Formats: sequence, C-alpha cells, structure tokens
Amino acid sequence: MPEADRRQPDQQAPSSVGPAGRPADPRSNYRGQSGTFLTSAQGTRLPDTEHSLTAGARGPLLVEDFHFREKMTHFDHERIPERVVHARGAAAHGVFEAYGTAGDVTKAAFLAEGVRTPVFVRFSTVLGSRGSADTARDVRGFATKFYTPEGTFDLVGNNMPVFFIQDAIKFPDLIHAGKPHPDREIPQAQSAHDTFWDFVSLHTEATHMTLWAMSDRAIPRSYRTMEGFGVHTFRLVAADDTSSLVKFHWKPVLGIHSLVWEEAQIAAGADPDFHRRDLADAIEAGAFPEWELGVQVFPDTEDETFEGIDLLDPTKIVPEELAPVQPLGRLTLNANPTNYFAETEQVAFHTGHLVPGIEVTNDPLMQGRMFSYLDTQLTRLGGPNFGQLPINRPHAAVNDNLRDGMHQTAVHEGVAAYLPNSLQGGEPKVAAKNRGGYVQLQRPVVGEVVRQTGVSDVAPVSFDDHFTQATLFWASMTDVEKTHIVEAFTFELGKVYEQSVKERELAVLACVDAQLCAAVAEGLGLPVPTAAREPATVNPSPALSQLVTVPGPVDGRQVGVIVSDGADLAGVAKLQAAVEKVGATLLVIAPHGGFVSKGKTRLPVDRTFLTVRSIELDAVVVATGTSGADDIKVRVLLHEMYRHCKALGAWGDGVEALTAAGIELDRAGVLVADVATAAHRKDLVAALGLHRAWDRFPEFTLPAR
Ligand code: HDD
Repeated sequence: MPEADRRQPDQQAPSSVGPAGRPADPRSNYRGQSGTFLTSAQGTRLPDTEHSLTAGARGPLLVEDFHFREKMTHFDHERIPERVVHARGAAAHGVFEAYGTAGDVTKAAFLAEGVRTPVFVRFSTVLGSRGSADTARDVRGFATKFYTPEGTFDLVGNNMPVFFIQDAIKFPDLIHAGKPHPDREIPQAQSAHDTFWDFVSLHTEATHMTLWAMSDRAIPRSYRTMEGFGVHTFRLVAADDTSSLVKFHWKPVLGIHSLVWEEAQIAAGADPDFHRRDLADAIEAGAFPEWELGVQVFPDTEDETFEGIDLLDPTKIVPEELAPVQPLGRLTLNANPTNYFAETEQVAFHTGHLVPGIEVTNDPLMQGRMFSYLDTQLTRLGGPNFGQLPINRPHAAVNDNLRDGMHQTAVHEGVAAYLPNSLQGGEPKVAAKNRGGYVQLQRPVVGEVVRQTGVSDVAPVSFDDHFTQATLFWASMTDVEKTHIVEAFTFELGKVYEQSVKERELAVLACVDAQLCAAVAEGLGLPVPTAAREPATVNPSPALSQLVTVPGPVDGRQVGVIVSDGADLAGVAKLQAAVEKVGATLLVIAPHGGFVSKGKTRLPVDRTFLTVRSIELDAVVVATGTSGADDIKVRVLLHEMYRHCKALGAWGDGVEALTAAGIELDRAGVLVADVATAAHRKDLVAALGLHRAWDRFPEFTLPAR
C-alpha cells in the first residue's frame, strides 16, 4: 500500500492550515462550520432559536424541544478546566526562519539555513485565573510550538531565565503557596500575600528568582518587549553525534521594556486585557512582533558545569558576558488566532515534544516537567487524543498506533495497531537514526538511589549556593531598577500579615545585599537583621539591566495627541505622519467623540477625555489651540504620564495644559515648542524610542550601605 494511502486524514496536518498556521480556506473544516442556515449539531435546519417550544404561549417547556435541550446542554459544558498554572494567556501564529548557524551544534532540520517553520506562541501569566488581569506582577510564560517536518518541537519557557525551585517535586508546593489562599480565594493573581513569602523565605533556593520577580521584568510593557528563556540547559546533538549543552534565549527586536508599578496597577482595573489587546492590535496593524532565537553554548563536559556554574541548576544563569548568545533564527508573529478557545485555550505544550538533535538534560526540574505536561492535558483537554485538535496537530506525518480513547476523531483503518505485526506488512516501520528516528544520545547513568537533588562536589556556584547569583542580579541593576526592586519587595512584604514571615525574608535579603535589605526593612518599619552569611562579591553582568540609553525601535507604540475643535489640526496631521513613519500609531484624544474640525479640516477622534487612560499611551502631546485641556481628566492623564517618566510634549498654547497639570517644563522628556516643527516631532520620536525619561524619576531613596 502506498505510504500516503496508509495515513489517516485526521493524522495529517490539515491542508486547510496555511503557512502561518491559519486556515487558508475560510470554507475549510478548520472552521468546523459550513452552510448558510442555522442547524442543529446534526445538520437539521432550524426555524427559530429565540423561543422555546412550550405548551401554549404562556405554558411550560416541552421535553421534546430537542433544539432547546441540545443548545442548553452544549452551553452547560462549554468550559474546560483552566490550566492549573499559566491559565491567563494570549497567543499568535507566526513563522520562524533559521539563519543556518546551528549546524555545528544540532542536526534539527528546522534550524537549517533558510528553513521557515510555522509556529504558534502563547504568552501567559502564571498565578492568575483565566479572567485575571494581564499586568499582575508575575513571571510570564513564553511557549512556542514549532510545527517542523520532523515532528513538533515545543520550547516551553518563561520571560525570566531562572526558576524558584530546583526539583520538580516542589512544584505543587510552590504553586499552592503562590495561588490565592484556599479559605477566601484571595488575593487573585498576586504573590503579595503570606503563603508565597512564607514559601520563598523557607526555600532560599528561590532567592535569585524572587529578585527577578520583584524586578521590572515581572511587569512587562508588552509581550512584544519581553525576553524569553528556555531556562534549563538542553543538550544539542549534531549530525556527527557531537553534543553541546545550551541555554535558549529569545531576544525581542523591540528591546526589553516594562511598565512602572503604578501603571500595572491602573491597567489591572482600567484595562485588564492590556497585554492581550496590545499583542492583537500590533499584529492587526502590521507591526509584527519579532524575536531572535539564540543559544549560549557550553562544552558537554562530564561535570556539566561552565566557569564553576552548575548547568543543571535552574536557579542559575550563565552571564552573557561569559557566554554570548549566538543567534539561530528569527521569529515573526504575523497572525492573530481565529478562535480563542480552539487555538489559544486548547493548545497543549509539552517539554517532551522534541525533535532529533534537541534533547533534555538531567536538570531535576526539567526531568519532572517531562511527566507533568502530558499528564495535565488529560484532565484539561479531556483525554489522550488532544493531539488531534487542529492547533495541536503536527505538520509532520503521524502514524502512531495510538488508538481509541475519549474524543477520538480518527477513523483508523486496519487491524494491526501493534508492532511487530505480520498482518499489515510490519508497518508502520520504526525509523533508525539515519531515517530520522529520535534516538537519544547514549549517555551513562550511574548512581545510588537517593533523594539529594543536584549535590555536586565540583561546582562552587552549585545547587547549595542560594545567594551569589541573587547578589549578581542586584549588583547588575541601575539605580532606577534597584529602586523599583526595593519598592516591589516593600509593597509585597507590606501586604504580608505575619511579622515572622517578613522578618525571615529580610534575613534572606541580608544575605543578598546589605543596602537592599536595609531599604526594604526601612520601608517595612522593621529592624535590619544581621546577615547569616556575608553577601558575595560579584562581577556585575550589564546584560541583565534593561535600561536603554539610545533610542530603539517604536513599532506599535501609541502616541496620544490632545485636541479640540479649533486646534491646530494641520500640525496634528504632520505629527501623525511622523509617528506613522516610524511604525507607531497616533491616537486623537478630544473632549467628545466623532470628529474634531478646524475650518474644512476634520479628524476622526479615537479617544475622548473620558475613555482615554494614560497607560495606553507611550507619549502624549497637546496641540496648540486646544480648548478644555485643563479638564481634570486631562490633568490626571498628563500627570500620570509625567510621573511614569513618559515623553510629553506641546506646541503653542498647548504648553498651558502641561503647566496646569503641574509639569515642570525643563525636565527630561518634556518637549515644548512655539509652533509645530519637524525638529520638535523628531525629538518626540527619539524620546519615544528611549521608552522613559528616567532622569525624571523621583529622587532615589536607597540608604547607604
Ligand atoms: Fe510549567 C504550563 C513554563 C516549571 C508544570 N509552564 C506552563 C506554561 C509555561 C510553563 C510557559 C504554559 C504553557 C501554555 O501556554 O499552555 N514551567 C514553565 C517553565 C518552568 C516550568 C519555564 C521552569 C523552568 N511547570 C514547571 C514545573 C512543572 C510544571 C516544575 C511541574 C513539574 N506547567 C506545568 C503544567 C502546565 C504548565 C501543570 C499547566 C498547563 C499546562 O502545563 O499545559 O503541566
């Protein structure tokens, strides 16, 4: 039998999925619907879906109303369990194009030069429920599904390069501590509560990650401006069977940028969908988010360390100054999902979805994940056939001998779903390595049966060292970033009720850095503890800081212009052209909806003083001739932008609105001009590219050591 005939239609990548993973043909089965009439699930056309079948116009419902019962029963079962972690997320389709630079380290076909692989990427928060706010202080998931011709590869990473724990057996404990308290189920989507701080202060291996979680990394400006990390060390295997240890990095082309904490809090109420909206809007506007995938490469030595750093310990990084990230290819997200549930909700990632040339290591956290991801889908997606859902279908040929089970959609032919068999010609055949079979690199495994995760006698920065890299992270931050970290610790511990928990965490911070500990203790009004261990002396890693000093790209950023009828709309049009030229968007903000006009010029209004919030703007400008700009809502907007260190501008008498809002005109990032000029617009765009005017940041309050 020809091979193509043997494969079942359901087992192949649906032909309706286009290069970006989207349905190419809108009439295809991917939509799950066809025809123009409303029908029952069995295809019977229906005359009415707004009135139940009743005994008389005012009588009770009839059980024979099969349409009512089918509609209601289906509705009653529409929800599936949300993910036990990472429940809140947003996703997009895209393509990954390889540079061909990985040939020396891996044989993975999708990393060969010029190969374009469809991908689906889901970003998420960790702790919150499915309906929680996007901007909670939290780690962000960054999970990528590569639909390669050799099978699907999932890189299930986060936006931080380390993790809270070293052994997966503690994961349920960590999550129980981080999730809302089980009695009142509060607080939602937050780590600012007793159980979380109780856990991390008792598990000091979490200290490095806790520093990351209290840093600006935990409140990204956008999914588009986050780094991503595979976290664990992976083993790559080349065609000649040589192996390397690597850490995966995603570098955002737009740079790494964050919100400030007050913005994150405002957004949680004013626009809980802040990141989801930003991702979808940017893609719809053609500002396709891009990342470069890279690897840090280390020799695959017996002790699995690099420069004394244990590569199997997921609470450790290798500073980029010691091992630069080598680019492998570029990811572009170019299409929004068609249906949230079918794609974003049902996509199932698994660290065990691997392709030849990419292998796992003995990192004990990674080893545990190899079990958990498959297991969780059985509950979440209702059985073992979740791989047949359109978003999870491999784009490689599948002939798996897996049969039956809940939600089986395939009609498998043949009688011999086992191997070896003689009734089906011994097929499907197993594939040796030279036929693309996934054959693990042979590696020796020896040892006693113990419960002693990660103990190593060769690695000084080992599983037992819980503080050196936390100190490294702190020492690598700029003053602005350090102040944010102090404020975050002080805020979160300030929400803790148990004094003993706060004191224990201060004792942890004392081992990281005296200045950090003293500043947080001061904020909490508690004494500074004596350090049980002198903080380490470290060489800072500048690559860990995300502050920029030269303007970067601004694609998809939003600039607001405050106008009214009679304002300088010609100047606004020029500003719009300048902003759009660099890939950003101009939002016209006016006292009323509809249009603003001056003479014959009319401009559509995007936001009113009532509907706009500062958090959605990266910069704001007041046009000359605007009346009503001293409105309290405008003043609040301008002042928020001012204290969040965003660029502000005005020309002509628009400047009065800035002063009415208490803005000092001579401060960094405040750009005023007498008339609308090209130079003024250029300065505004440059200020936008700097992300923030940090020089305006309130005076630093860090006490001296
Ligand atoms: Fe996990 C989901 C990332 C440790 C168990 N994890 C999940 C998602 C991401 C990560 C991005 C969401 C995937 C999606 O969008 O559907 N997880 C990580 C990273 C970790 C990590 C980077 C540490 C380096 N995870 C981890 C451990 C375990 C799990 C140690 C358990 C042993 N993770 C899960 C899970 C989830 C999950 C319970 C929930 C939903 C799902 O898998 O599909 O299996």
